Amino acid sequence: MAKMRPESLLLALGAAGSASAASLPAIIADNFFFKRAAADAPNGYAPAPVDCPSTRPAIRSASALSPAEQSWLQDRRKNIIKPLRDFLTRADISGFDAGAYIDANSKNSSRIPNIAIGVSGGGYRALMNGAGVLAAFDSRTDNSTAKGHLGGLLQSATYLSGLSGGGWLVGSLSLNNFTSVQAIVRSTPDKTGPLWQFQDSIFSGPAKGPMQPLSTVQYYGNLVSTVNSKEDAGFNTSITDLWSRSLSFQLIVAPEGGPSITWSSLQDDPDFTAANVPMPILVADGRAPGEKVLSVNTTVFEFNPWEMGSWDPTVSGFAPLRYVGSNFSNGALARSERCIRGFDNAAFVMGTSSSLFNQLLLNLGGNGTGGINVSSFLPAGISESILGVIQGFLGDLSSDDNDIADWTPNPFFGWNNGSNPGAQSRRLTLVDGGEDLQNIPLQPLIHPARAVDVVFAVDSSADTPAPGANWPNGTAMVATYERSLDGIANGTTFPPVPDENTFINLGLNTRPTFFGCDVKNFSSSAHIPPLVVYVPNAPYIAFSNVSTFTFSYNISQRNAIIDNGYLVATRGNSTQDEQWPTCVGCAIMSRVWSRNNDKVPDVCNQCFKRYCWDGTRNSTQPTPYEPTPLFATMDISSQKKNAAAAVAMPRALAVVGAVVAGFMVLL
Ligand SMILES: *[C@@H]1O[C@H](CO)[C@@H](O)[C@H](O)[C@H]1NC(C)=O
Ligand SMILES: *[C@@H]1O[C@H](CO)[C@@H](O)[C@H](O)[C@H]1NC(C)=O
Ligand SMILES: *[C@@H]1O[C@H](CO)[C@@H](O)[C@H](O)[C@H]1NC(C)=O
Ligand SMILES: *[C@@H]1O[C@H](CO)[C@@H](O)[C@H](O)[C@H]1NC(C)=O
Ligand SMILES: *[C@@H]1O[C@H](CO)[C@@H](O)[C@H](O)[C@H]1NC(C)=O
Ligand SMILES: *[C@@H]1O[C@H](CO)[C@@H](O)[C@H](O)[C@H]1NC(C)=O
Ligand SMILES: *[C@@H]1O[C@H](CO)[C@@H](O)[C@H](O)[C@H]1NC(C)=O
Ligand SMILES: *[C@@H]1O[C@H](CO)[C@@H](O)[C@H](O)[C@H]1NC(C)=O
Ligand SMILES: *[C@@H]1O[C@H](CO)[C@@H](O)[C@H](O)[C@H]1NC(C)=O
Ligand SMILES: *[C@@H]1O[C@H](CO)[C@@H](O)[C@H](O)[C@H]1NC(C)=O
Ligand SMILES: *[C@@H]1O[C@H](CO)[C@@H](O)[C@H](O)[C@H]1NC(C)=O
Ligand SMILES: CC(=O)N[C@H]1CO[C@H](CO)[C@@H](O)[C@@H]1O
Repeated sequence: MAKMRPESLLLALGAAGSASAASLPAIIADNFFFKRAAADAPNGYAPAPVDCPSTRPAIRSASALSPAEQSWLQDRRKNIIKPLRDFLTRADISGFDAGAYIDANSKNSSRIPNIAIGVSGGGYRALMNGAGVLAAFDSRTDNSTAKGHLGGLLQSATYLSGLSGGGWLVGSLSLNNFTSVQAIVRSTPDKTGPLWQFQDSIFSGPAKGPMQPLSTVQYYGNLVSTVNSKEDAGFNTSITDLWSRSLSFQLIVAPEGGPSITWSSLQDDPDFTAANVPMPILVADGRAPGEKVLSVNTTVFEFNPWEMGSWDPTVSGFAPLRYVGSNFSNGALARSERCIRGFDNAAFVMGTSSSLFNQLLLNLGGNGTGGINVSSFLPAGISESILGVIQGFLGDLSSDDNDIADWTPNPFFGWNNGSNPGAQSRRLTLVDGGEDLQNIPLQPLIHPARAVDVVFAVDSSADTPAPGANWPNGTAMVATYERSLDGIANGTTFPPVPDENTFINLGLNTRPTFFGCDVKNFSSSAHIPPLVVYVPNAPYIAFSNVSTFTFSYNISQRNAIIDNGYLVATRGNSTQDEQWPTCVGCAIMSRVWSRNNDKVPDVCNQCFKRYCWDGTRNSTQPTPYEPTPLFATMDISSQKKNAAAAVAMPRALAVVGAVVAGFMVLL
């Protein structure tokens, strides 16, 4: 990109650029509480040539799971047996002897349910609500395996996908040694912990500490100099690179946010290779400059520990993530081409999935989207110079394309020429995974090749209009269902869901709802999709509908929303239905029972009566949705204020496809 060189501005900022990692107290950095993913990029944030492996990297067809995933699954499917047996035993499904069943069938994969969890986008709100849900599902959380709780579901899951703010959660846990939400929360009782220090605005950078010696000025200098090093190495950058670098300081425990840590290093993480943890997958959408995206015509890309690519019939291929950045043509890397590594910076993958947020950086000069004056976070006098630096990154992108993440050189150049709209472009640009309104990362979980039986779909979208703004209303589910009826679905099916008005009128967005319970509703020739357990954000002890535009939280606000998420998942520790854990067990077993024509226990039929959407619709315009917390609220009064502030935002901007609309809808 022909962009202004910001050196002079850096000088103006008084920043020397990068602080040397060697200047950090190495002992603290190396022995820190969390081990993190490997810093295996050859040259920091800048991709660099390496010797090619003996088998040259190549693009593969999306006709099946990768050999690496197939082999990992062999172990994962074994490793879930014990936690699943324990979980189902605790679920106490009368008429179903879970222990005896699992013991008798543990070697027969088609009789063992395949579980996935997907965490929606929605900025820090989605991270925090999603974190509460994952804490509830995690047997490592204190008391989570007591009666009325759901601990062990995470340990029983095979896939864990995230998108945008949900991708920050999935990435942050996975990249930090698959640590638990509770461990992160407990590591930050004061302001000294390394992760999720949301009281420090992303705009001013993290507080100084042992892991973080940079002042705000040096922080911006560091962001800019690392991104410049990528540009200098001959790669196209955009404001998403800058955004990604700033995210990394919040989400990855490493000096300077770990500029050398790659997403693909997860494939070598000991816990991941031993299949002790679910497979993390992030989602982004393909979008060429100037293009609009709709759920029915957007290519959905996924990033797993080994590969990036798409199952959609458009691209229908996967590239080895570790070597993305190499100049692939027609599915291969010519002998004359070097192998490149380090392009798949872990924060760049998270930043790509959440690229809509990078626009916030553009607002440093003034009031900004949503009426935030970001300058007020910054030391006086700094913001104008920083704005200049940021504008330097915009180069020749039009303002509608500021949300683009540049994945040039396009690994899929010359690949699938007949169906791939980008096959003749050396450039590949990706955007926030929720821009096509599919704000829950479901595509990787519903592909027939993955054979998932049940998906827990955690929805923290900001759908509802004022006065009860920022609650989900099923928009994401509708988008995924509509896509499943279109040609791009390519055999991928999804349970029918009703319109958004029905979601509200029937209360399907205030408590968990099961979709696709009865397999007889699917055509016998079609793939049977997973049963979807929709888990919407709703208030128990906190107004967790915080505005997307709130970019700092004190620790007690953060923890209240996480605790609220725990109650969202457990239905208030089962106070709303003492059989809730049983019903979750029934949802998990449902596909296995129908596949094998097993008798469904009576208690499960009762659960399905309560939780399955039965096809009823009420599409009349609902009265404004303004739920009140079921339990006494914790004092997070500034959150109420923020929720109210969101009211003032013009909902009329929510036009599908427009970038601003993306903000209104997703974030
Ligand atoms: C991408 O980078 C290359 C090499 O630096 C440059 O020639 C090209 O103009 C850039 N493309 C865009 C769209 O910025
Ligand atoms: C990473 O997590 C595993 C599993 O919880 C634990 O055994 C190991 O000690 C952790 N490693 C570090 C360096 O924290
Ligand atoms: C696994 O279970 C399926 C369904 O009950 C059955 O058809 C198949 O024969 C079983 N396979 C083995 C190896 O037992
Ligand atoms: C729900 O359970 C969690 C974990 O045991 C506990 O910390 C929390 O206080 C409980 N909340 C309510 C409202 O019962
Ligand atoms: C866990 O349960 C024990 C016994 O009921 C209780 O004393 C303790 O406070 C609980 N811990 C949490 C974090 O809720
Ligand atoms: C999707 O459809 C919209 C509206 O018809 C169109 O503007 C856009 O270019 C299409 N995108 C793709 C990737 O085909
Ligand atoms: C990429 O490779 C193709 C042929 O394999 C070559 O024609 C092209 O010039 C290369 N592009 C760059 C930027 O090196
Ligand atoms: C910024 O917001 C304030 C308060 O909403 C408003 O009065 C002012 O006109 C806005 N300024 C600009 C430049 O938009
Ligand atoms: C934003 O805040 C800064 C610093 O507090 C102030 O100087 C500036 O005037 C504000 N901008 C607007 C548009 O209100
Ligand atoms: C549902 O959410 C969409 C945005 O995702 C919004 O446009 C629509 O007005 C909402 N409808 C209701 C009834 O909340
Ligand atoms: C349908 O929803 C509307 C709006 O919430 C409500 O007034 C009406 O009673 C509902 N109709 C039925 C049959 O439940
Ligand atoms: C079931 C189905 O339609 N599969 C198609 C998906 O797309 C690929 C690539 O275009 C085709 O080869 C499959 O036949």
